[in-house]
Amino acid sequence: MQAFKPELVCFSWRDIQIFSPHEGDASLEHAFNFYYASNPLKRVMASFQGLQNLYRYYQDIRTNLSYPWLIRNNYPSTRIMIGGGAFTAFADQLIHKVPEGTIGILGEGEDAILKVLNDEPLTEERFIIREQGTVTKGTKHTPALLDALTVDLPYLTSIFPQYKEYVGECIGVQSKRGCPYDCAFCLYPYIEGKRVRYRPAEHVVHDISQYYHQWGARRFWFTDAQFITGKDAYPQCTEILERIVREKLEIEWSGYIRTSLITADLAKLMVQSGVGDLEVAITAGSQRVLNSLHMGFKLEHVYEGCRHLRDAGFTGRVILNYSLNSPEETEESLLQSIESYKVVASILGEDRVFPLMFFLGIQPNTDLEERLLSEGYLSGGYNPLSLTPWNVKKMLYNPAPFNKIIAKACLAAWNRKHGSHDPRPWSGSLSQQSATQQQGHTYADNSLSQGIERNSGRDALLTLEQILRSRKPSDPTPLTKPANSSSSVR
Ligand code: B12
Ligand code: SF4
Repeated sequence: MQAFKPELVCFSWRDIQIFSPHEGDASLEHAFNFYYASNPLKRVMASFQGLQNLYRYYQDIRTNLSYPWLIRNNYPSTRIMIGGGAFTAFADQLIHKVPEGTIGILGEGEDAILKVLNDEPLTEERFIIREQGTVTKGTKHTPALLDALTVDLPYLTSIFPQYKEYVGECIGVQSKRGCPYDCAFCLYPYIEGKRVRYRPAEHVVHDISQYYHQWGARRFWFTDAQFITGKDAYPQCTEILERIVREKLEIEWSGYIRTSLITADLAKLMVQSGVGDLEVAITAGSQRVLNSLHMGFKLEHVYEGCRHLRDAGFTGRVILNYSLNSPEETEESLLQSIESYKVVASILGEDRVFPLMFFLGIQPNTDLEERLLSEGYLSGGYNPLSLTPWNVKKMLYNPAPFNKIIAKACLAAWNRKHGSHDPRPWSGSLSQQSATQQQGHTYADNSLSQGIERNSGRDALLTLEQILRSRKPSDPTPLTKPANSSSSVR
C-alpha cells in the first residue's frame, strides 16, 4: 500500500456461508444431530460442534471485515469499494459493518469501478453507501452488455504470480450473465438480473484458449447462473462447444446446466467438447412441487436430457440436488422424489448418479423469503446473518410434519461412515467408473465432495422410502401438511 499508494482499494467478497443446507458440509450433520438426534449424548456433542462452527463462521466474517477497516484506519483518505456475490446477498446487513463511506456495489461492477475512478456520479449503478448514519441506494436500469468484455491474461498473470496454485482447479469462465427463470429459492436473477446478455462465443473460447495455452489449465467451469438459459441460448452454446472442438482444446468443462434443455445434438457436442461432472438441481420428483417453486421445467424433459447425454456417450457423474420438504411437499411427492432418482439412475447408471440432500436455504431477496415472510414463518426485520440455534433451524428449511422423518433418514445415512454400498434390487447399475473419477479428479465444488464420496444422499433417499412405506395406513398421525403448510412450522 505504502509503495503503490492506490486512490481506490476494492474488495471482492465471494462467500458467506457455514450452515450450508447440503450434506457436503458437516455443519448440516451437526445441526441435524442437535435438533433431531434421539440419543441425548449425540445432541450434546453436536451442540459443541455447532458452537465451533458458529465460532468459525463469525470469525471468518470478522476477518474479512477487518481488511476494509485496516485501510480506513491506516489510509483514511483512500476510497474503498466492495462487491461480489456474498456482499450482494447480504448488502443490507454488511453496509452497517464496513467503514462509513465505503461504496458497496450489488451485482456487476465493471462500470461502477470505472465511474468511481473517473470521478463520475454513480447514477445508474446498483450502489449502496452509508454516510452519516443514512443508507442510500442506487438502481441500475440497463445492465451492461458483454460484447467487449475480455480477459487480459498476460496482465493478470503479471499481477497474480500465485496463479500457479490454481491451475489444476476449475478455472471460471463467464459466457453470459442473467437468468430469465424464477425459481423461488434462487438469488441468481437478483444478483445478475433476468435479462440474459451473451458474450460472443469467440471471446469465451479465447479466454479458455489463453488459460489452456498460457497456464496449462485443463479444467473449466462456466460461471453463468445457467449455461443453457433457454432456446435463445442454443446458438451461443453450440458455437462455444464447436469452437472448443475445432480448436482441439482438450479440456474438461462443467457449469450449472438445465438438463431439460439438452437436445440430442447439444448432448453430442457437450460430450465431444469434454463435458465433465454435472450438478443438476432436480429439486423434487413431483411436478406439482416443482411448479409451486416456479422451476419452469418438466421432469420428463430432465429425463429426456439425461437420455440424450447417455446416448451421446456421457461418462461423467451427475449430482442430483434434492430439496426435500419444499413448501408443498406431501408423502406422495416425497416418494416421487425417490422415484425420480431411480429413473435418472436407471438411465445413466447407478454409479454415475449421486443424489445430494440440498435443503432449501432461505436467502434474502428471493420469492421464497417473501412467501415465508407473508406466511409468518419468518418475522419482518429478521437478520439473515444471525446464527442463533432457532434462526439456523428456520433458515435450513425443513418444517414439520416431515422434518423428523427426513432428519431420521438423513442421520441414519450420515452415520454409516462407509457410504452407501448396498445396491438394491431395482437397480440396473453400470459398473464402469466415470471418466473424471478415473482421472482422479474431484468435483469442482470441493465443498460437496463429502456427499459424493459417501453417496449418502442415496442412502438417505432409500431409508426415507423404507420409513414411508413401513408406515401403516392406520397410523394415527398422517404425515400430510395442513393447507397453509409452512405457517404451521414455527
Ligand atoms: C459459478 C459459481 C460457483 C462455482 C465456481 C466455479 C469456478 N471455478 O469459478 C462453484 C460451483 C464451484 C461454486 C461453489 C460455491 N458457491 Co458459488 N457461485 C457461483 C456463481 C453462479 C457465479 C460466480 C462467478 O464466478 N461469477 C462470474 C464472476 C465474473 O462474477 P463475480 O465474481 O460475481 O463478480 C462480479 C460481481 O460480483 C462484481 N464484483 C465482484 N467483486 C467486486 C468487487 C468490487 C469492488 C466491485 C465494485 C464489484 C465486484 O463485479 C463482477 C463482474 O461483474 C454465483 C452466483 C452468481 N450468479 O453470481 C454463486 C455464489 C457466489 N456462490 C455462492 C456459494 C454460497 C457457494 C458455495 C459455498 C456453495 C456451497 N457448495 O455451499 C460454494 C463455495 C465454493 C468456494 N469455496 O468458493 C453464493 C455466495 C453468497 C453467499 N451466501 O455468500 C453465490 C452468490 C450463490 C448464491 N447462493 O446465491 N460457486
Ligand atoms: S435455479 Fe438456476 S434456472 Fe432457476 S433462477 Fe436460479 S439460476 Fe436460474
